[in-house]
Amino acid sequence: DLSPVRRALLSVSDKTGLIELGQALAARGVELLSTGGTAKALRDAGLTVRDVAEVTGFPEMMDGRVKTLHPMVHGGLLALRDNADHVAAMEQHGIAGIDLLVVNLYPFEATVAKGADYDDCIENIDIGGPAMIRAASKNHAFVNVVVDVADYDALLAEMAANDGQTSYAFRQRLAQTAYARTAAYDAAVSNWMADQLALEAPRRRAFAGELKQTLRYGENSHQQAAFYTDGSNRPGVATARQLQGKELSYNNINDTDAAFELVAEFAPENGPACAIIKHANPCGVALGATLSEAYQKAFDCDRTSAFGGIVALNQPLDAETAGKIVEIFTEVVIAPGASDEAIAIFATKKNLRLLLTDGLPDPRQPIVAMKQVAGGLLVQDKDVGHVDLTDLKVVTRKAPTEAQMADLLFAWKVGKHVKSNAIVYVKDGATVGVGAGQMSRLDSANVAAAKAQRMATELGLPESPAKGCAVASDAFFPFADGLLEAAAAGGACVIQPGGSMRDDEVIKAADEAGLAMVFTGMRHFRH
Ligand code: 93A
Repeated sequence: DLSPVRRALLSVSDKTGLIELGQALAARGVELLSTGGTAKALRDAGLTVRDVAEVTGFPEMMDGRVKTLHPMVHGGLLALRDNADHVAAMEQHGIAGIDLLVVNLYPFEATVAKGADYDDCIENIDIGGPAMIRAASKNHAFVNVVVDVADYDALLAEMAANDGQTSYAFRQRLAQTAYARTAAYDAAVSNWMADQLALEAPRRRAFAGELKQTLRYGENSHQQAAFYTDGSNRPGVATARQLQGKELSYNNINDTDAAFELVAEFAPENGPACAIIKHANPCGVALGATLSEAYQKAFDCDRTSAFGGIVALNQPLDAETAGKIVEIFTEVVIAPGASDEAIAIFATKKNLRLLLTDGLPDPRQPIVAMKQVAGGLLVQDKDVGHVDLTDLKVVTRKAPTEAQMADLLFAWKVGKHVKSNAIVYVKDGATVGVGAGQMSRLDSANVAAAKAQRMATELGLPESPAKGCAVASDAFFPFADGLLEAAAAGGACVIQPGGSMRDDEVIKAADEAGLAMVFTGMRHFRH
């Protein structure tokens, strides 16, 4: 799959590293073609260059708007070298193959950034460059395309390692980088035009997705919002069918997603699970022998908060569960299907939205997660991390019982979906206290304890349901205080990442309090 580099077209606005690249290519006997300014720079350095104008038979014209847009160039970039028809066309029209394209585009983004006027920005929209980049990228079976000065060295190293040739895998990588560049370039142009037209941000189409729906408003009524699908067609809130109820709001969609992604952590073959979400945090999550039991246990954790909540199920909605859900006001229910009876029960509650999917979101699906910050974008892998029994390390004298281990792992999975700092109390496969989003871990432990206390009151229990519970902490306890707070609330065993400077102190405190504690070695911050 090695392919030779015999002829290169260089057309760059940013001339950094150009001369060195030109010299290295010339030293390998590569013929150089170039556009006006680039050709001049290379010639000034003593290199032999052919002008693209000579190849096309047309002068660069219209202020350079038309210089490389010609079949002599695009034929040379696009021709399949192993296709008889293509080769015949090249011969007939005197088109020579171009094996390497080095382009960096008119500095549109920099022109906008320096506050240039409208016409200047328009003139800095590169047309010929992206056209060549896309052509060369498509033909990566034979053609190398370099769009970034930082890749000049990699190109030369690849050629040096392969006697002047490049590998298919290398050209593939270059092509992927190149398409990312043209996509980002067009997005920059589109967003700039949206600014010029004073369009609301969410209605701009420069997203790598399809507009599904413009929303009435965003998180608040003064915010514009829209909902895009990503084209993957994966099961989830974006592809769910809504059977009834009014249009989903921005917050409904956000919360429904949080609920469904949480409940999807529990594989349906391991039994029914239910999650109830308010403000993107779970106010109750439970497993059950039946789906209705799972719902009831999730609901019982925090009945006050569950009012107006979002319910997600890991199994098709059945009539018994539907009957229970309609007893209180619920905003949205999402499930991988529903029985006809269940649908009929919901039909009596016109405002209740029912969303059905063909499956659960895959909690292991690698997805790029993005967060906007002032002047930039933070990008990371979605948190698909998970632990199972074999990953856990018992660090205390006391080891958890089998039943405690099950509750610990359950609490850990729930904690992954709670905003940090997260402390989760679990008893018999159900949350009994969730402490979310506090700035101190101690406060989160307190919130979880207070919730457990209120659960006792709401259900008329003789004691706190947190008595003897399993405790999960999404990150390590930096001090023993948070751990001791959880123990005071009734915690009997603890799951946490470990890794604090004061682990010894925390383990000692756990031993003294008679706790069993396991370390996961993995953290689940969620902000
Ligand atoms: O105005 S263009 O869109 N029309 C073209 O045909 C064309 N071909 C290359 N801009 C075009 N280019 C761009 O010119 C390249 O992408 C590169 O940024 C620049 C290099 O011009 P010069 O070699 O004259 O400095």
